[in-house]
Amino acid sequence: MAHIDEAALPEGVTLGRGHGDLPVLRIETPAARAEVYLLGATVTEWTPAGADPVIWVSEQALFRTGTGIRGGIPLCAPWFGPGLSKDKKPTHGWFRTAEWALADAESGADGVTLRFTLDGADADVPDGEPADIRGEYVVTVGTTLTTSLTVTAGADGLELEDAMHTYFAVSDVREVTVTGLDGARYFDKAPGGRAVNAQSGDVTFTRETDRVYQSTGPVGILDPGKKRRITLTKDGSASTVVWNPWTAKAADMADFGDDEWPSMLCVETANALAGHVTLEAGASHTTTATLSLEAL
Ligand code: TA6
Repeated sequence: MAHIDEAALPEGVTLGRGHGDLPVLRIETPAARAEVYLLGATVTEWTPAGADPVIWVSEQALFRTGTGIRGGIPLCAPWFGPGLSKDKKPTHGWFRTAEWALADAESGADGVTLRFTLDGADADVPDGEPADIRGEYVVTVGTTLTTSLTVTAGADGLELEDAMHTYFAVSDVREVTVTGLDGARYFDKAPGGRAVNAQSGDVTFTRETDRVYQSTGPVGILDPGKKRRITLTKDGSASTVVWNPWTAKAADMADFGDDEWPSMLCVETANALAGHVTLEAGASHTTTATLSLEAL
């Protein structure tokens, strides 16, 4: 683990050991509570003051070096899923399984801002993949949560796919509605799904749902059980991914409890499939998401 000068951390920020004895930054301020593991720079908690936790993590999540955390906000890059070539490993890229370094931390008007960096030269990059790709990830924790992922291509340029693969805590996904995607085209990845579809009205959930929407706009997650709307606004993101595994896929995942699927919903800020980004050598792309809450 890169050295972190704990004395330089702002008030309300501490470095400790979390699940699996992994290094974790804990933020506790009047505005909110949060946790970020250095493994994948994975935000595993964001709880605004007075609210229920917004981010979901499986009870079965593995907190193990080199393994993605089942929940939180995993960072998918330099590819999404199996990648555009459909044969990439690990699934969703090596950003989420790498240990990131905390570059700096500060307090400001919007809250506590943490900046993480990742250099491919220091990561376990699969053979044959360029190791000169770099990442920077800025997390601002306050009454809103802003996450901003910048990927910089190496000498060969990059066909970038990325995602902030956010797992939201919901009361019961069968009662949840996602607004803001009406009319958007989407690729349906669920079994039997078609490649080209258009969303009609709000998104509701009655079965396994795994869709990559071509959409740049904000979405709302309406949760009557928790009497709240989570609003996701984004920048630099051409794709919005919506995923709930439902019963069969939940049962197939060892790090996901069979009965956990009603309590979570992924709405991901991405650039995937047709929404991927072409970067020339040395060029960068930044994807930003901001989460806010309001009572229903
Ligand atoms: O974002 C949705 C998705 O691509 C689903 O297809 C499902 O595989 C999910 O990601 C989780 O992927 P993981 O590699 O974390 O098991």
